[in-house]
Amino acid sequence: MLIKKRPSWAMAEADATSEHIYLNRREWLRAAGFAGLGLTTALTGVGGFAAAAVAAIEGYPAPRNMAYRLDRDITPEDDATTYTNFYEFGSSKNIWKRAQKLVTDPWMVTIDGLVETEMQLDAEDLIAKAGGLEERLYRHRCVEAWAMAVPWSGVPLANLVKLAKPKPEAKYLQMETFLDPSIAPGQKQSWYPWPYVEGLTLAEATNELAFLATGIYGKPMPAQNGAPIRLVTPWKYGFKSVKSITRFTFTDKQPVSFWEQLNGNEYGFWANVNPDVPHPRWSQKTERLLGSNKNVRTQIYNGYGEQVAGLYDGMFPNDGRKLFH
Ligand SMILES: Nc1nc2c(c(=O)[nH]1)N[C@H]1C(S)=C(S)[C@@H](COP(=O)(O)O)O[C@H]1N2
Ligand SMILES: [Mo]
Repeated sequence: MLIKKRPSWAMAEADATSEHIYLNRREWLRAAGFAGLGLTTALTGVGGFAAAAVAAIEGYPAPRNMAYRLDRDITPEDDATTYTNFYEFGSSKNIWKRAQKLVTDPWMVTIDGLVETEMQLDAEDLIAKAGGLEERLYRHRCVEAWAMAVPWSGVPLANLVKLAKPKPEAKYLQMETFLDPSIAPGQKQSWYPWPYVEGLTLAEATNELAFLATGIYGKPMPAQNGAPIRLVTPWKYGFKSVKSITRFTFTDKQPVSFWEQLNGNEYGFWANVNPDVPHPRWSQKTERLLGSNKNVRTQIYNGYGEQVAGLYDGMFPNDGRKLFH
């Protein structure tokens, strides 16, 4: 299901009324090829496999930072780790097995552009230099109107920015995913502008919420969730949270992100969550929670206005909607 060729600009399940909305989680898994008892066995395999692949980053389980609380239940782990968006491995949500081809240790990361000294280092060293791991509970809101709430382990992105020592001219941080069509079949689809790229202003990147995650549910990150390091920006639509990062580039030019290149009218640079600004093809008023399939109201900045609204004061006084596409 859902694995078919798409027009270049479409997210596979961008139509919020599409099939999976109407299937509950178990039904969806069954339709996707899991069945009954087999499910449990298959899912147990996920954590084990991924743990072996990224064992090099230490510190699990990380102590929870109690400053970040949830207003809803944590999403069951098997939902968050088997229903994933990772277009490098295909445009369906059911790519978690395929993603196990990703070798995440060793994992070289480049920090370059407008910095005092460019660096190349292994993800393990980067995380060690960026401070110890902590755990945070964050909500996550996909632009396609599904949502989850999960415990991430990682370090504040601000720590990486400090480590990188950006020059005064640097205004943005661009982040790039690996490029290897030999393991990621989605990258053979030439109508996509690989590699996946995302970007933040430096003010956003150093906001306390911006997080570089290396794990989930108290364990190293499974490949399908973006091992060994991925961004998490919980006040923005999920596509900002770029997975499996290999390059951090400091620049004075606003990055053009992957989805923006494909269709800038639907997926802009800012991508802040706002229930009152509909996507051109569907409403953003509510979101479907993975696991329970309950629909709940979406909140401005995904409920994180207190921490981030000030970042955008006075921007686009004549067209505030620009901040929310
Ligand atoms: N490299 C890369 N990063 C990505 C994506 C992707 O396809 N490739 N999908 C994005 C989207 S649309 C979402 S909603 C989140 C999903 O994260 P999860 O699968 O861990 O829930 O990852 C984001 N990061
Ligand atoms: Mo998404």
